[in-house]
Amino acid sequence: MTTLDPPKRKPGPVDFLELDALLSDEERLVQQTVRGFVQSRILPNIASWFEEGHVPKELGKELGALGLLGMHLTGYGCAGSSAVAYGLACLELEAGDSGVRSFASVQGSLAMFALHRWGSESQKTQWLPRMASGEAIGCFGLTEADFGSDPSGMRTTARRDGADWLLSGSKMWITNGGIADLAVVWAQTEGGIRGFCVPADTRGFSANAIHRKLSLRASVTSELIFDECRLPADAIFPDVIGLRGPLACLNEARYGIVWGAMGAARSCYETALDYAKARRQFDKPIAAFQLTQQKLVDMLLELNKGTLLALHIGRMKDRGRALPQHVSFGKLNNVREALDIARQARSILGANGVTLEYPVIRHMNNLESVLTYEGTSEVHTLIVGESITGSAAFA
Ligand code: TGC
Ligand code: FAD
Repeated sequence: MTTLDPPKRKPGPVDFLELDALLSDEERLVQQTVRGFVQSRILPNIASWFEEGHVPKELGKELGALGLLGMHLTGYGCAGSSAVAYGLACLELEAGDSGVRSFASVQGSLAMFALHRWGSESQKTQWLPRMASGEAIGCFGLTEADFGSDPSGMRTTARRDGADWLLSGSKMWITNGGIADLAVVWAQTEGGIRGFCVPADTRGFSANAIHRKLSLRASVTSELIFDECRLPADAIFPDVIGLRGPLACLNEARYGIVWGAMGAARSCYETALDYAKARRQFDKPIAAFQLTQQKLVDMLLELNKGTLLALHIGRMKDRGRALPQHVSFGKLNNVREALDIARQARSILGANGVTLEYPVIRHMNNLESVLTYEGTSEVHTLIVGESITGSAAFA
């Protein structure tokens, strides 16, 4: 049976493999809704937000009104979407800006997921509905200045004082830290690493903005300080001890990045393709030069392969089959390829590629953070390496 009718049908220049046809109507609706929001609310403002190093806090309520905060969680005001629908939302948000996707990831996949997975019933009812609506903002404190890839050595401690806990130490590089109403904080206790709910109005808690970032500028990044913060006995997550507590949350956020990176990549590719067709040198559109076509085709290949990979891992996740190692495979591949696409796009734009008039250098700089956070490329390489060889090479 023949499957092709070349004269009548041509592949689309972006969704070349017709991956859209693999989505359900509901998934497509989520994608279109988020894309519309990004076009009307994010794209007209993002270059200025990036330049000013600012993101409006009200964005939380707007994302909440769309049901995008904790959208893959069930109950407590959360939308209960599929993993694929959640992934598509991440892709569209990151096509706007990685900082906007990060806002939703940290809120939904780190802070809310931690409460949903590990919190007590009263912690969930107190926080999750307000976080789903964006009325309350959460952050997730795992990394410390001296413990990034290896959080097991963290120095923040929580010790008993009567029935209470006293939390001391600091966390570094914490997204949304300075605008958070609640910090989910991981700390050493006598019994191992435990998670705590720390309301931002707790005495002794403070957040300092990290300035002079040249990446993820439309995202708040903070240092958190805990100066003998007194927390009630029920501030602790009751049942989880050890690093598996925070690492289980990272799986969720890393999964969102598998998709999100392809959103940033798509934006760069589309920009480069349009530019190459319009820009003329040597009396021709630069898209007509073989070397430009090679760049565009390489970008297209990785964009379509990466999106297909995200969809495959998403379908596995919806069937309960996605393992952390699959998510590492996706994060490693898709962020690396997205960064390469961004760099190729930047070169196609020539001098225009270095300004905020086009989204490309903003995505490129953002992706440098995405490559590092949620586990660096090296960490994900070693996770996959351990999986295939049976030998852990972290230390
Ligand atoms: P290891 O001995 O392998 O494991 C300790 C315990 O954790 C369990 N575990 C996991 N559980 C769930 N999901 C996973 N992915 C897990 N990986 C390991 C493991 O079974 C064990 O459990 P148990 O019950 O036996 O104790 O741990 P290790 O110390 O050797 O570390 C392994 C390593 C290096 C992979 C891990 O430390 C790691 O992933 N490091 C990277 C740190 C990282 O990704 N930090 C991200 C911070 S949050 C952030 O960046 C937010 S950015 C903003 C945004 O998302 O937009
Ligand atoms: P290091 O761990 O010091 O690594 C430096 C280099 O050494 C990397 O290339 C790394 O891959 C390599 N390396 C380390 N160990 C090994 C090894 N065993 N083998 C080979 N190479 C190795 N953290 C949070 O907890 N919450 C947040 O909300 C959050 N938001 C962030 C937002 C931004 C913008 C950024 C940039 C970071 C954020 N982080 C957050 C922190 C992030 O997770 C860490 O930066 C990341 O885990 C890496 O840690 P590090 O920066 O200390 O690098």
